[in-house]
Amino acid sequence: MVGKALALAAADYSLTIAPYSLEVAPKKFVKTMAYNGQVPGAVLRMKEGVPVTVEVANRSEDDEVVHWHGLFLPPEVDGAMEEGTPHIAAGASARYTFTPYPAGFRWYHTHVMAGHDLKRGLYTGLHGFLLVEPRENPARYDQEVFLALHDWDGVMVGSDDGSMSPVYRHSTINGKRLGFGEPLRVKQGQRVLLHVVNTSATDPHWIAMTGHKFRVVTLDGSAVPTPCEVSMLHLSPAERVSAELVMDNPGVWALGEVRRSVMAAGMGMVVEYAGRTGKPVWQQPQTLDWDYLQFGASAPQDGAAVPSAPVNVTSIPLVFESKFAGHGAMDRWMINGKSFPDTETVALRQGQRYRLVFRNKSMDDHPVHLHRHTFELKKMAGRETRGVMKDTVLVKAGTEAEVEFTANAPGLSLFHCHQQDHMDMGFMMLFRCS
Ligand SMILES: [Cu+2]
Repeated sequence: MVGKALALAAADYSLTIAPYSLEVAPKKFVKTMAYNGQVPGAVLRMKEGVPVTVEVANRSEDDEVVHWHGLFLPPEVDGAMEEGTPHIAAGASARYTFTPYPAGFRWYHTHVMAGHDLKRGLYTGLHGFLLVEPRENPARYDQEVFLALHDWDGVMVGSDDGSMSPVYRHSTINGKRLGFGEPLRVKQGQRVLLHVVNTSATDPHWIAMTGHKFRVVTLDGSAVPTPCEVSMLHLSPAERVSAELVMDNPGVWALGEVRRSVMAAGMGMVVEYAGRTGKPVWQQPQTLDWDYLQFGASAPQDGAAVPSAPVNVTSIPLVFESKFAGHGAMDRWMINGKSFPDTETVALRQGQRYRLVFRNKSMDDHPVHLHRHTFELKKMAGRETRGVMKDTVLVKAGTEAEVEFTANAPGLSLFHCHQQDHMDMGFMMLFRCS
């Protein structure tokens, strides 16, 4: 299908997957994998609707595949082998040609299984930023800053209930522990747009910046109906937040993880105003605070009918449970009583509206992700909302959540928990739209 002349034409972007030794702090190295010898991978800027070709060379010793998280792509190039994207064998190269859509803050990352190997899959440095710019660019900022939150050198540790989960030695922002990376240099009066993605294989993160508040404008790359100011951001694995920072408090400040143990593992960076010197100031927040619903559309006026209720919505109940697999083993995960690949493939009719009704009966939180779509949050733990569009949502332990989307992506779409240890242990299923 690919002509010779086309195959020889230069790609718009090239990614080489290879082993990499990441210096997270002076003389402290993490042996991992990276795209083009850098962690995180380069910011790829694409224009909405303008086709691109990405050449990927796999110089690792294992199969690889690149997933374009948050884009609406055909299953052959979306980057999940379960949907039908071919893997790239060790030593081989492949080309991804696609038309990026929709505009917004996306990211790209490996989509292979890791299992018990905490040096593979999302545990590695195989992640990077992807910004799809709208045809007409409305962004007006003095600086646009991309931050990736990641955890490294995990070891599986047994918890009280006997199940296993990873504990990490290093936590970083853009691959560096606090104080090792270049400071973020700002000037008084600047407006900075932060694009933050949690690329951790398993752990959620809370981020604050002393002396400043974040004005959240998008979640997972989609504009929120009600942008608002918050003192901290919360991102579960794969979630993105874009937030404005107004630099109106000169000094040298720390931006970092709110939980002391994670900050101590390195997750922080210095923000330095021009002309200011000294040690970064960090004021420890005392509470954790985050609520998706504050970004939702405001409630309809008293007595007004709710116009957003669609006429015909098909509900799909999805129950999440774990099965204890024995001491020292990782739990098996189930959707409606079955683990992938035995999970039911749900048939969707093109154009039909669907409501996914999540019931998390387990004792873990799950950041669940639907490929090739965004969905609208409708109900979180009994509270209704509308207008917040996401591709990954955290369903907390013991709670229910409901989201809606219109089936408009023919073929297979993967649905899974974005926690690597959960998806690897069966927390995946497919939708087939025809
Ligand atoms: Cu999970």
